[in-house]
Amino acid sequence: MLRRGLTEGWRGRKRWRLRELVEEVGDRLFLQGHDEEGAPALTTLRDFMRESPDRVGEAQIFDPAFEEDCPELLLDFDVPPDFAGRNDLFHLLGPQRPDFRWFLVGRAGQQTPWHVDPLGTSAWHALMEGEKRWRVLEPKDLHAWQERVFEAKEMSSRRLVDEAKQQGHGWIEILQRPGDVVVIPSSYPHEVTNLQDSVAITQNFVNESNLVYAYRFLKRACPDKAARFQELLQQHMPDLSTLIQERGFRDSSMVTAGGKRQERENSHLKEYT
Ligand SMILES: O=C(O)CCC(=O)C(=O)O
Ligand SMILES: [Fe+2]
Repeated sequence: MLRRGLTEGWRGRKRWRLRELVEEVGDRLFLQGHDEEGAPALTTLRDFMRESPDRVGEAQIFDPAFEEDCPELLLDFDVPPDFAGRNDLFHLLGPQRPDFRWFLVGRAGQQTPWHVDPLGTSAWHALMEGEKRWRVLEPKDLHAWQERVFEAKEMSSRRLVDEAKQQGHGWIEILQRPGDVVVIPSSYPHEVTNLQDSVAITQNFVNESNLVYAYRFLKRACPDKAARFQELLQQHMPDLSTLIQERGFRDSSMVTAGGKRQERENSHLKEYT
């Protein structure tokens, strides 16, 4: 789950030093969670970094649309080949693709609650500066656990961990340093602590191994997108489209609360719109 060497040569390895980023893009706006009414809360990077870490609140900068204000940041990283093309199937959706990449800045001590990433996606996460401690639960019976996550819809962090512990899942700890990429497989519960102020880029993906699972989530959360995705898969990768046709249609009656509501409890984490 920890990969080294994938970020060598990225421009961001040099440019994404917080001090320099504040000089360059400190006055641009970034998403920092939501306010009490659920509306997006925006901050400048300069303001976010100016507060002392213990006063900045719970929410990190966690921005799925950073390229609107900061298109130049897109030049600073490359999607590692292991997570591109056939290993990033939602790219077929083009502009209709649910949110999939986030620019993150966290202050020392900020922490995510335990959570599972949305829509059955997996994630890669590249740290550019700082240090993070990851805790990752390893489901004992992955299939049963995935069904549980799918059915739960609203699963509080506490329940998530309690349940997993009761089932005897173990967890591992990963210390992530600059340049390291952490990969979290679909449905694995995890929590992350910033041991230092840190800056990172993360992207969520669907490949052959979580295709059926993610498709079921997409079908429940955004049936139109799921139908379009299936069409596109049929056109471009018919072999994979067969997988969905054979196994992805169960639970079609469960088209209810969308991903957004499902994630509300952890509204400073990843959400799909
Ligand atoms: O690094 C973080 O604070 C959160 C990482 C994570 O779990 C996520 O992006 O979903
Ligand atoms: Fe996550």
